[in-house]
Amino acid sequence: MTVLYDYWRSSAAYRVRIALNLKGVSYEQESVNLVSGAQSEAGYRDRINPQGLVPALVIGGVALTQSLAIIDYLEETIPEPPLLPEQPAERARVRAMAQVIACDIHPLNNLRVLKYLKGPLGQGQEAVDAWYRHWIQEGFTALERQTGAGPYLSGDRPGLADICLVPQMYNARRFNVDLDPFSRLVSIDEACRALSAFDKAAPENQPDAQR
Ligand SMILES: N[C@@H](CCC(=O)N[C@@H](CS)C(=O)NCC(=O)O)C(=O)O
Repeated sequence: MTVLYDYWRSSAAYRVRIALNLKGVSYEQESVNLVSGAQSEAGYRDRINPQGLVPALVIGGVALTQSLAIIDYLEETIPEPPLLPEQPAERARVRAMAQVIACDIHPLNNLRVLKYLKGPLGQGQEAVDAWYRHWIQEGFTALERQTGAGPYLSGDRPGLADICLVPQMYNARRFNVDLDPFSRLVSIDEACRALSAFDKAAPENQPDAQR
């Protein structure tokens, strides 16, 4: 049995949901309520993810963590359809775009970072929202310039970079980031969300939505 430890609004979990759907893997979902702090409970940390974060994927009896590592595992064990292009330089380009999001935007805007800004560092909601928008705008400005001619960030078919883009666009909208300067990203996001693998993974379509 494959179980995804998930939360509807987690963008890292959203990436894994898309990848599982693209690869045609059926899975059960175990909701970890990030608002009530279930990710920090000892049972979850001991059994599933010592980092106290989602996602985690239990597959083949092993608990895997870190969304990009989980997606690499899926790519290695289920090669079709590929999430990376064939040519090494193209693969590096797609990985780089995915990492702009997963390594350089998302970690700065994670819940625990926002809580630290508000709590120990004493910042108000306005400052925290400005911080959140700033790092998206900075990353998206670079990413907009890195897009190629294809309908997807990853080229002719959706892949790793698109899997990272769509959840980050969801976050950007949620925090009212002005997307007008990012017209290529907007159209790529739209093309992806029209596909059922992406639609099924959307936060509003999850069983724990609104919790
Ligand atoms: N680099 C990790 C990031 C995981 C992560 O930050 N997950 C967030 C939700 S998107 C989380 O669980 N946050 C809980 C918290 O900050 O307490 C990955 O890609 O899996």
